Amino acid sequence: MPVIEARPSAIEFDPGSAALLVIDMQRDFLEPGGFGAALGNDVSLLGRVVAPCRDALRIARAAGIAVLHTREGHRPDLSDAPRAKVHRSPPGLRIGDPGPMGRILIRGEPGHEIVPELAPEPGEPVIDKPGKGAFYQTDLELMLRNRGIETLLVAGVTTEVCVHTTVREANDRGLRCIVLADCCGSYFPEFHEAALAMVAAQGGIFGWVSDVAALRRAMGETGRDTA
Ligand code: C5J
Repeated sequence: MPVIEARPSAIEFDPGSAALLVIDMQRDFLEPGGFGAALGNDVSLLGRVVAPCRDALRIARAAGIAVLHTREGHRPDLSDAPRAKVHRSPPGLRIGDPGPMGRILIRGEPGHEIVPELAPEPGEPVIDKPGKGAFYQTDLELMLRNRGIETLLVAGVTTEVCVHTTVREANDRGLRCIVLADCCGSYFPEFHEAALAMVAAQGGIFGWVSDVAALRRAMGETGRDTA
């Protein structure tokens, strides 16, 4: 079985019961004019995550590791959007308001789409979630149980919000989470580092922290990625 180098310790995992979960790599978070920008963030900070994520996707697909994607967003009528969440941004920049990529954080709009470089392949489930955690009000847990998934390789944005919430939820459901550090990003680099440190602290209280190069080595690949 492959062993991946990680913090706080290397970990063995079975690719047949592992899944790569790519969280919220949407235009709304990565491009100007979307939800991330509406909250006052510098979205250019997330762009560096795309290439490592593409590499992780390529490795997982080649190794037969299941791949799942999530998207954060809401129904066009906002019936699943808590008022407290909608009202957190100023009028004109709220969830549902029109923007350069369509209505902000609304399913079906261009901004809600996953960035083209990381587009899901046919057969890869895309889980639409109304909250930060990927297990909240979704059928993700059922899908993972039905596929016999025990280990999650976790990538996406943002590290301390949707990635962290999801890792905490997964940990409580008995899943082993290996967070791929360079495949995760934040508008706040110091939060990214702190969030990863929290995962691996106390002997790995929520999981393990690794990176895409270690995944590549674990799967027996040598040399640099060409993606
Ligand atoms: C945020 C996310 N940061 N996907 N969402 O609002 O992390």
